[in-house]
Parts: sequence; C-alpha cells; structure tokens
Amino acid sequence: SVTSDDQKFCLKEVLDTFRLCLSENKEVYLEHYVAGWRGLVRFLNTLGSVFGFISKDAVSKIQILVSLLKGEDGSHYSTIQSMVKYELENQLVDLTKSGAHPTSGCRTLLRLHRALRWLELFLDSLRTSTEDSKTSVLCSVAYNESLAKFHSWVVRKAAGMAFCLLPGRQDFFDIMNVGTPEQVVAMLGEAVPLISEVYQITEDLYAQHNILDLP
Ligand code: 1Q0
Repeated sequence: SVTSDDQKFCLKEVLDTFRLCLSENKEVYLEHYVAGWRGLVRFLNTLGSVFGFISKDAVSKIQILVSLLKGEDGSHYSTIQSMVKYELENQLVDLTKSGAHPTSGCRTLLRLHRALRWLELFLDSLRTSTEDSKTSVLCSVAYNESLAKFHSWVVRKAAGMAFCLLPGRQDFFDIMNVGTPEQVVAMLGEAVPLISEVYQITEDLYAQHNILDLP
C-alpha cells in the first residue's frame, strides 16, 4: 500500500523511478511520478514524527492520484499530459475557485509539482554543500525560494520549525544509503538534472494550459 514502508530507503531507487517517468516523446508517466514521491515519503518517514504533517499531506495527494489511476477512467491518467487533456476537456477541474472538483488530478498534482521544485533546489544545494553546511539552512533557503509562497503563515512556521530538526549533513547522507560522500554527490549530480527535466516539462504543460494557479 501507499503507506507501508518496511523497505529501506535508497536514493538510487528514487532516482531510477524518476528516470522511468519520462517517455520517449517526453511525456511524464503518472505511475512512476507517484512512485517517485512514494520513495521520497519513505525517506521523510525515517526522519521522525515531526515531519508527520508533511508526510501525511504528501500521502493523501499520492492516494488521490493512485485512485484516479486505478479508477474507471484510469486509462486517461497514464501520463500527466493525458490527465490534463482529459480533465480539462471534461470540465473535471475547478479553475478559479474550489467547487465541484476539489480533488482533481490537475490540482492535486500541481501541489506535488511545486514541491518538486523545492526538492530540485534542495538537492542541488546539498550537492554543492561542504562538510560544515547545515541541512536546515539549505532546506529553508530552498523552501523560501519555492514552496513558501504557496503556503499560509502557519504552514511556513511549522515547516521552519521542522527544518530545524533535520539531521546534519553526514547523517543525511547516511540515510540516503548511497555510499561515501563523493558517491552521494555524484548521485545527486545525476538526480538533479533528471528532477529538473520532469519539473520543467510539467511546468511548461501547466503554463500552456494556464493552470498554474489552480485553487
Ligand atoms: C527533508 C525535509 C522535508 C521538507 C519538505 C518541504 C516541504 C514542506 C511543506 C510543508 C507543508 C505540508 C503541510 C501541508 C500543506 C498543504 O497545505 C499544501 C497545499 O495543499 P492544499 O491541498 O492545502 O492546497 N501541500 C503541499 O504544498 C504539498 C507538500 C508536499 C511535500 C512533500 C514532501 C515530501 C518529502 C520529501 C522528502 C525529501 C527528502 C529529500 C532528500 C532525499 C534525497 C532523495
């Protein structure tokens, strides 16, 4: 199930999942996108219960997308591109204010998509960090440049407090389960461009359809 997490986290697996996201013609497979997030949530869960409110929200969004994928109209949800087309053509998206479709695939995925930008920035700053860098600082800088502008004051405060409880850089690298710091940095060097590409394709698609501000 989405929430069971007995497997040990491994950054390489998450990386592989994001790699599977892109089709030959640069469409994004929803199944693998969601699996990538599942892997990240597994990581988050190893960091302790202070991150529970973040993990819960991510899991509930993952579950919404999984039900759409597995539902009657699942065939329309194989890629983000087909999802956007299907939901827009069938008026399944609340465009200006929350109404009949508060949990559309488009608005749900948009929340994860915005968080993916945070991840890209955070991982890139980890990649170029030094031994004495503080993960809490890297994380909040990335957050303030990305997700923060979409969050209420209360959520920003809670996030800021949680960031302070992040493990230090070395412990963080250990949890990634990749190997030496050099190997972690190399892996991040692969992961960041990949995540960035998935982000950019989704961003362009949403911009094209003018759905970057869904309620
Ligand atoms: C490592 C620390 C993790 C920090 C994650 C940064 C994001 C903070 C976000 C806090 C907000 C969560 C509370 C709910 C917010 C919702 O209001 C908001 C909007 O949704 P809605 O329905 O109210 O309109 N939701 C979101 O913005 C979605 C947030 C999803 C965050 C998912 C984070 C998943 C965690 C990933 C851990 C990655 C670890 C990185 C390093 C691992 C190496 C591969």
